[in-house]
Amino acid sequence: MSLTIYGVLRSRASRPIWLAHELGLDFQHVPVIQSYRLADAAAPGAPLNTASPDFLAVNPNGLVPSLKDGDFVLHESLAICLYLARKAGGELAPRDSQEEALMTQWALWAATEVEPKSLSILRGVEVEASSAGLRRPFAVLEQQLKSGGGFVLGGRFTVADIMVAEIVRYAAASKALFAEFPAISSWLATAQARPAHQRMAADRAKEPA
Ligand SMILES: N[C@@H](CCC(=O)N[C@@H](CS)C(=O)NCC(=O)O)C(=O)O
Repeated sequence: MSLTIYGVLRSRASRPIWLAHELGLDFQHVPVIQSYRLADAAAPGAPLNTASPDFLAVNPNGLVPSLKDGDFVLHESLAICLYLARKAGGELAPRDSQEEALMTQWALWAATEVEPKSLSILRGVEVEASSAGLRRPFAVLEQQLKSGGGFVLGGRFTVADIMVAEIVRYAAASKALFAEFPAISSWLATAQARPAHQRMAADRAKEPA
């Protein structure tokens, strides 16, 4: 089956694309850009964007990333990551239904308990309050990493590390917050040093800011 991932790397498409590199998947990358980043997303000759009819036919939410696996279409970056990991199998995937449940738990935890505040920090909005609000969830992750051999679960690097790292990283500008959590800081640096992440990040750096 042919795999296609839609979304520029300067978007949450970085998550499934980092994972796809980890898994050695062959895929087509369609760099759909966010419409709000264009002066006129509807202008003739505008690049394929989240408001383009051709992309809305793939994802009527008008959001990236999306995945096509043959005729199967999937939205939501974390659902796509979980799907790709399960489909590929191996060390990054859940070994049993309990690991699968824990991966779902950590994905939902990151999206609901961390992402709204980490994104605020990334955007420079309410940085103090958002950093303060992240102390409790970060303390939970810190403890988990310390007791789990430096990984989110399973004593090994899995898709859960990618999903959580990609959401925690948005808060990186809050240096004082990270200074309080050395296990998170070193886990994030180690995850981002992996060749698959480096490859994604190098390609992302080539995209227009
Ligand atoms: N919960 C969604 C969020 C998707 C999302 O908000 N994507 C942004 C880019 S990171 C987007 O496509 N924005 C386009 C727009 O708002 O027009 C996911 O994780 O995939």
